[in-house]
Amino acid sequence: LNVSLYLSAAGSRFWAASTPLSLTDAIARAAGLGYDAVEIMPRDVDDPDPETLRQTAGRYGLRVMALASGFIAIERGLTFTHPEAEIRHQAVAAMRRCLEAARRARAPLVSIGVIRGKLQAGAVRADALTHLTECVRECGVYAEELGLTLAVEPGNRYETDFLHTVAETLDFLADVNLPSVRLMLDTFHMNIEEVSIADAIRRAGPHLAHVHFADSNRRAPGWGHLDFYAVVEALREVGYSRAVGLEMILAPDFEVAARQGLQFVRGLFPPA
Ligand code: LER
Ligand code: MN
Repeated sequence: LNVSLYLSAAGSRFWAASTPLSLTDAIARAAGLGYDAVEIMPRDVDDPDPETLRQTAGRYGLRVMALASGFIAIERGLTFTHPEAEIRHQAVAAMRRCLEAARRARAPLVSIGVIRGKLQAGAVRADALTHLTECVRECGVYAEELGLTLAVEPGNRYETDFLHTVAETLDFLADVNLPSVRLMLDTFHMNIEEVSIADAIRRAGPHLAHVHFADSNRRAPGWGHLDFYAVVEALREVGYSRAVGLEMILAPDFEVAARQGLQFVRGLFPPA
């Protein structure tokens, strides 16, 4: 099982996974600790430059597992459910460029989180869902052309106001109905929204493209009160053997948190 470390690019406004280290320095240290891959929240489609990112990771023997698309909403205010069609078009255009960046970085996966936007006060939920479906379908067709996967991540209620659970997100994915558009889970969000994290994973089963691990407080696994043994048992039951990405607050500092996360996860998946 590959373990990847989630890193926010320098200057990113995304709150988790940030470090004062440069991306190159963080990648070098992640490799030194024994990570297999990194995944990145960029600051923009060309920041970090995708080729440079691939080369830097490659120099240290790491793959680039994924790019997060959240920056499109966080840095630029573009979302798939915005009431203005022009903003939605710009969001789709930015996502297409993000997919191209992922291909150049040799990252097989791009996430869909906060780019979906929030249901605006007064907006009709059905309209927002229609817009979201249209935008995601268009991006999903492009992802397929590029040989990439788009992975929709349910998020907790404090970060997004719909697609909170696996059940809700699977319904949405059934509407989109493209093999290139799949599901990504994050134990931090699941801890807030699911009745049972393990049952939700079992329900997600074959739709799962990627998993983020963080503990109940978004800190390294083992430093909160989540039952990761139940999580791993459910992942085993559904035959999930792709990567686990550690998306965590890098405190007290990069080295200590990154080491704790990796050791804890390696302990959960002992070699057979
Ligand atoms: C946001 O909380 C999150 O879970 C990330 O995966 C966004 O890229
Ligand atoms: Mn996540």
